Amino acid sequence: FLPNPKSLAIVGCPFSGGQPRPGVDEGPIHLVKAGLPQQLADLGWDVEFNGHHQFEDISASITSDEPIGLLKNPRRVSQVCHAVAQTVSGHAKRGKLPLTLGGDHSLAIGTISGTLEQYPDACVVWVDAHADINTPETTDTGNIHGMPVAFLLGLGSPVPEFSWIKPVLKPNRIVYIGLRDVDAGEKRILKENGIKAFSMHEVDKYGIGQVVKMALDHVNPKGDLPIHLSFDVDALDPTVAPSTGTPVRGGLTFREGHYICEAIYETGCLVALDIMEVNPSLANEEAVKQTVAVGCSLARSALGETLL
Ligand code: EXY
Ligand code: MN
Ligand code: MN
Ligand code: MN
Repeated sequence: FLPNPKSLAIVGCPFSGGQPRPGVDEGPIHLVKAGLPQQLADLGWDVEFNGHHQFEDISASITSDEPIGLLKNPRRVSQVCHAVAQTVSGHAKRGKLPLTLGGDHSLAIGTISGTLEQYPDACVVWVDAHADINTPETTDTGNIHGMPVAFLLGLGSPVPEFSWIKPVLKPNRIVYIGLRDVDAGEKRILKENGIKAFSMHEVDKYGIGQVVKMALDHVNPKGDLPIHLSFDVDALDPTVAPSTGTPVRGGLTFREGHYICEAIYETGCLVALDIMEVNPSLANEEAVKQTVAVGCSLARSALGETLL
């Protein structure tokens, strides 16, 4: 499925409305300023980047965005994700691999909807400390970046403002790696829907090589399905990626994170990639630099950079 000649489009998404901490909207700007487009060009990709997504029109058109139930900024999140879905599916249709730079992880409602539009049988590898599978009913925080997977699966009672989402993702087409901060309601949802998840416990027990193999065997048993990789940098240990909004100790090492990306590139099935939740305003300058650099190197690994 990898485009040949290798051709990708960067979808910079300066958006933070799925969570309360300012600054994550600056993530894509820092990743691009750090040289990511050129780094990918150096790997042999034809890189299209025409500036970051502009969400100002959407924000301006929404005069009031009162919570719906607990959901915060629901109209803005929904409309931004709808726009992102159209951008991502548009790039995919033109044979480009969309690389979305977040921004908070609510954006994955858009990116994965966009991927599934073009590749209805795509599977998702979700790398995260969190399951992001709260429904509007189970959420404690109302932060939509904790809910994208539920929306994509069509779980929970429908929210009319999000009715554009086609809940076409199937529970057996998503797999998690890196989980370690999962709410009680989310644990129930994972069990009830038989969703496969490899937490840090399994990473410790089996090692990352075996975990990635088991994850891919589950979600892509014949190796013939397109893969969407959605990578939340908080999957990495906070010592590796400190500048992120919801850090949780006990995460993936630098190499474990990169191994996941390298192994998925090796499948030849990658069709879309998200690098999410880099927040350059949440740490000292050195830590920000380190996190931005890790975001870039994860993307490079998923797009073919090898160690030898
Ligand atoms: N489970 C918590 C919530 O629903 O608010 C925390 C979610 C954090 C989500 C980050 C993006 O991965
Ligand atoms: Mn800045
Ligand atoms: Mn996430
Ligand atoms: Mn997370």
